[in-house]
Amino acid sequence: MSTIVALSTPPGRGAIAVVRLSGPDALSITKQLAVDLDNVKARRATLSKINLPGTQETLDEVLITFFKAPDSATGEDVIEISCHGSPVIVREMLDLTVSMGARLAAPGEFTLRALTNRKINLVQAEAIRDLIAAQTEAAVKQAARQIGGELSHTITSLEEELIGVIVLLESAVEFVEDDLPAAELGSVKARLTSVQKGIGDLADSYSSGRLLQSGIKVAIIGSPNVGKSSLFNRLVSRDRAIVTDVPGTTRDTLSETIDLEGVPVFLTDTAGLRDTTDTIESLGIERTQRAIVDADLVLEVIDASDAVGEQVSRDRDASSIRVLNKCDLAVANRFVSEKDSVRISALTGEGIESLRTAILAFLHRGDVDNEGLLVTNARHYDLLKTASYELGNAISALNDELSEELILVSLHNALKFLGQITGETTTEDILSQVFATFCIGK
Ligand SMILES: Nc1nc2c(ncn2[C@@H]2O[C@H](COP(=O)(O)OP(=O)(O)O)[C@@H](O)[C@H]2O)c(=O)[nH]1
Ligand SMILES: [Mg+2]
Repeated sequence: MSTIVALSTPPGRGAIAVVRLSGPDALSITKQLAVDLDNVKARRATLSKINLPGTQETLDEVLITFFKAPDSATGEDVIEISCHGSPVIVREMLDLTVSMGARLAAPGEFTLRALTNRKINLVQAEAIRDLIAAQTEAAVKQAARQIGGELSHTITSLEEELIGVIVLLESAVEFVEDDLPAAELGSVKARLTSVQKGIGDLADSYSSGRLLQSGIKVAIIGSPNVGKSSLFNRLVSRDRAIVTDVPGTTRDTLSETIDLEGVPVFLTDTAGLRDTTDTIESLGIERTQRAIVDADLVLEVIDASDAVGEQVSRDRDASSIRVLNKCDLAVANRFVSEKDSVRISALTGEGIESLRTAILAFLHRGDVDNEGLLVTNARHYDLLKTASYELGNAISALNDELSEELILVSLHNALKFLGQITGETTTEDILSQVFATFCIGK
């Protein structure tokens, strides 16, 4: 196994830069470069100097930390050299270690070695990448939970349950002349259904997980003059959009990002939806239509004081919240007993907190059954979906009393897909795809 080296801190100037080596020669290479390293102890920082070879000239005063295999991040001998954060020093350090036999690491190669040495599994490796790339507090939390192994444990216990059923069916095929007795069939069906539900719950959490990872797009829509721009200003906490009592004031869409409990919310105020002959306004309405298609969540604003006005008719679905605005005025009869809407006044600020809560509830709607553990990775989601599909096939084959062999094929497939999530049954192809998305030094 070769010894690899890379800059592990961001390139550029800084107080310090960390150059990391991993592999069997990490220590011997460092000893050739650094002075007084004979008594280096594992997991202790040692102050030392790096000398230019063949001279007594010092390149830099550094702090060296040694992690002895297998108790290191990669499972190999690891050396971390903290030097001063100058690109020139870093360049020299890399050149020196390479001249002593180290090789520049490929992207993600440190993590790949950790995976190969079973320090972490694939879910954890991906979570390390996601943690580094995280844009939101919520994404950091999810990545940390996945590095901690929560998702892997959940998947492993589903796999174990599945293996239990496979073993039962395999032995039935081997040893039993007749088919499985009805009682046993019933229990197999129940167990498979519960595994499928477990997988389904995880897959469903991706709808929230994806949004927490990247943020959520919210469009404010409704008829002219219902108070969309006023609500937009309330939510962004300043007078960003022009508010007038002239219908059709907002012609272009207008966007701002706000922070909702650590999740970035990309909020768009739109032109009121109505028939118009005004060219500019119709262009605005076209943009509104696009904003609606783009949005993860739509706030459909209605003027609660309006007794007769037309309402924008949209299909009510899970991805819209109906907002009754102007509740500081007399609420029209047709809205008095309406449920499933959030009542606010953009003018007084009343109800804005409930609206924020409703938006947050939308964000967290997928995690009801997983105690807040979310699938945030598209690759995991796809594999959960395919595993669930195979289980569905197995269950209908059971219902149709098809042969156990046939059922087993689907179950083995499901197990294979689950295994690909944690990397137990992962081909080189998948690994190289995953690690191509890492940065160097990780
Ligand atoms: N009484 C009352 N007036 C409001 C409220 N929200 C907005 N308005 C008024 O309604 C008019 C239209 O507001 P605007 O935000 O421009 O609506 P938009 O056309 O939907 O963007 C303005 O005169 C606002 O002051 C509210 O909650 N209560
Ligand atoms: Mg407006």
